[in-house]
Amino acid sequence: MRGYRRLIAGVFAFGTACVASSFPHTPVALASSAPVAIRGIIEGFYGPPWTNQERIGLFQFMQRENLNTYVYAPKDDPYQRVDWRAPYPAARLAQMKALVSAAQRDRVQFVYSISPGMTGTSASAMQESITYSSPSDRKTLEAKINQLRSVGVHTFMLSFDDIETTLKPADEKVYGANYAKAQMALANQILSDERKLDPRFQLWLTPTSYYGLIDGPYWQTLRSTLSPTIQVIWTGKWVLNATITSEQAQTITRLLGRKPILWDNYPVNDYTYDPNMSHQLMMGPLQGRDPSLLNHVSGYISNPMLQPEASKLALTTIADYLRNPGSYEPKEDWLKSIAKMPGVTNAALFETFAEFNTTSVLNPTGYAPTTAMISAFWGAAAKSQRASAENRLRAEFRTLAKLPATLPPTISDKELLREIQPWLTKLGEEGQGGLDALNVIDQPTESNKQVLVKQIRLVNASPYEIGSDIVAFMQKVANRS
Ligand code: 14T
Repeated sequence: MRGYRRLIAGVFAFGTACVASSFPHTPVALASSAPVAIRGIIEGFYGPPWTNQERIGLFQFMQRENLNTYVYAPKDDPYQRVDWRAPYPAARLAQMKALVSAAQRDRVQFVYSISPGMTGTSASAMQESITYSSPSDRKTLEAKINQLRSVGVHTFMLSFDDIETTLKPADEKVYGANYAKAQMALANQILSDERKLDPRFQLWLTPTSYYGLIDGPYWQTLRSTLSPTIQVIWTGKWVLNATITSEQAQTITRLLGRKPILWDNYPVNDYTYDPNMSHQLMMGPLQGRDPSLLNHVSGYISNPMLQPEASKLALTTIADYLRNPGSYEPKEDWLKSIAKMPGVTNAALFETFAEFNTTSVLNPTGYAPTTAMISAFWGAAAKSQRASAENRLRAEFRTLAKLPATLPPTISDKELLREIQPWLTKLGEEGQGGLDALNVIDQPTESNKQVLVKQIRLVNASPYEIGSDIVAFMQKVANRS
């Protein structure tokens, strides 16, 4: 787990309540009538942070979708993690102010996350990392908080996820090996200091143990010492979850001594940028979350993809689930969400692309239609059956081969187009490769085989994950002939 996390960090560093409305699809006007008070997005992934322009676009989308909370927690913004001690220089502070104001304009609560604990035991990581018991480090942290308050932030999140758990000698003297105690004492002190300066001050905490359901010393310390007014994050039984149940939420409520804010790691795709994986878009609907789950959490925040515009499809389904979990149907909602997708003018064509990007922990098989078509083709016994299965497959491959030309003119959001381009290009190449494979089946000439082998090499050179069943089909045909 730890090694994997470092890999991700390394790659990026290198490269760069309950009242269900009876009209399910009418936006709920009053926040108080939504099933859960805190609903939103956490920019909490590893990798290139979004730009302010992208964030501001998201705020407008959020207002339309009745999402009311944005958490600023990009792992690779130095000011919120590695250089947490450094105050924002004037120009950057002005940018933060513009961002916070934009959120306020769209009625989105802006939460600022700060991560004063460091990963790694190198001398520099140790240096950067907070000494929990040091009053001067605490004051440095409070100075940063105060600076952000000066631009309008009142809710802060102390993030202790993915950090080193060995304490520095100075902390060991005070807390022994109990890093939970060190973190909770710091959080409580900050709460009481900041409340004196700002009666609106709110504190959230991402614990080092942020997933799971089995009690341990960390959560024992948390629930017995952390002020009950501090909200605590939990991601589910695991970091990524196919399902999250009400029962699990009730269990964690006991262990944390309060209802958690659920940080749902969907549609986040940062881990697919691990060097051992191919990059993936997560465009399927939210699924596998109990209809009554929201009764047992104090908030729901989604961690999105590195691609903000492409994230809007899954986020729309999430917003619909948050409006009305009882009547939420993933597939049906997904189709409606495509029709609403900002910047998409041809829903059917966009669906053709999006269905190839629906495989995830939530839905391991995805919606791609070629899987069934390919098995129908191989399974066809009679000649006539085989011919019609082949025709269907050929028609589908043709559509895909042309998609890189037909889809772009129907997308008015050019940022969205830029984000999806590598996957669109690869899908087009696969469509062509599928046609090449059918040609080999019909006419197994040397030159047809060479064309297919060349196309297989082309698609395999791409680090993007899409249409792997088509690639498998191409390979199978090449191996047989
Ligand atoms: F704090 C959390 F709630 C959390 O989920 N932290 C990170 C998050 O920033 C990241 O975007 C997410 C998805 O990759 O998972 C957490 O980071 C991990 C966790 C792992 F177990 C990264 C790699 C892991 F192996």
